[in-house]
Amino acid sequence: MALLFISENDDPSVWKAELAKAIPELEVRVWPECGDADDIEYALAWNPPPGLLASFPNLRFIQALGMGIDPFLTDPKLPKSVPLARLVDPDMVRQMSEFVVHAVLRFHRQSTLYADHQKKRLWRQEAIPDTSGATVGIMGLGMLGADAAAKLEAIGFRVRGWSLRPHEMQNIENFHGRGGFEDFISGVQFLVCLLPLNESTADIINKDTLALLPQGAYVINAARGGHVVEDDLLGAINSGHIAGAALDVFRTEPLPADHPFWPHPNIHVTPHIAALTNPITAARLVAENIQRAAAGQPPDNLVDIRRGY
Ligand code: OXD
Repeated sequence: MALLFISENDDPSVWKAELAKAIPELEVRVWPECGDADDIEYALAWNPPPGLLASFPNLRFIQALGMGIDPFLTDPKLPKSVPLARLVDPDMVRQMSEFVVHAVLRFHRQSTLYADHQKKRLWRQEAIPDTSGATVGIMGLGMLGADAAAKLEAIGFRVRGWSLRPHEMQNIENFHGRGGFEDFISGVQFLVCLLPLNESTADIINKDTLALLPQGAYVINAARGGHVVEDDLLGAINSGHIAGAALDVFRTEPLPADHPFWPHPNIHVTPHIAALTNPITAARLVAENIQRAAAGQPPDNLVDIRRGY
């Protein structure tokens, strides 16, 4: 059995070494050196070139190297009968919650203001913001959203969540569906996007939704650039309606050097690092899924291609 490793972002040598510990007999080939296409039974992939996966007639399982699977769904030739699994590594969930909690606290505790005061050598104590009166709204209550919600709630924020389907969580006010969106977003001071990107969530942060947020709200996007209409967000920040944004993902990545987000004083840009796949923790989960597929069992975190997550 051979596995094809397809990624321009991840280091194949670390993956090879980690997978060999778990399945020594697994032959790992690294795209574009595929060898005989008939040998490829498994693919471990991120952003595969469209059509590539369809060229392996004996492919029986595709394991994504990340949590989002939108790069697969945009491949018109994706072999839909081959099971596709997302990578859900608790270590990545932890990383994502750290990013979100840090972004919320950075705005909440006025870090930019104090950095500015420091530049001026100004010693001035501002009023401490009221945490229990501040509402964080999390869009997307899957593993990532649920973990971030619980951690923010533990710090003392009021937390509410919105998802396409109903989710029940203790101490988190839940909203769902298009019908629940307006009630969800009105009154949210920190809007966090952790949604999957698909037809129903693309461009969800746009001028109409931003207008529903109260004056002075913040936007945090660690999901996909395609969730945000960038000009609308920029306009809302420049008009002062939105106080700032922490953005880890963009419509074009890497973010072009002349993009207006780079120099903006109220926008924190990070280069898609909120949660990075760590082969040391993830290879064991990938190996388990390959063993499941080899035994004819469904993999963990199987994607419903029709629903898009
Ligand atoms: C992912 C990502 O989906 O890194 O895992 O964006």
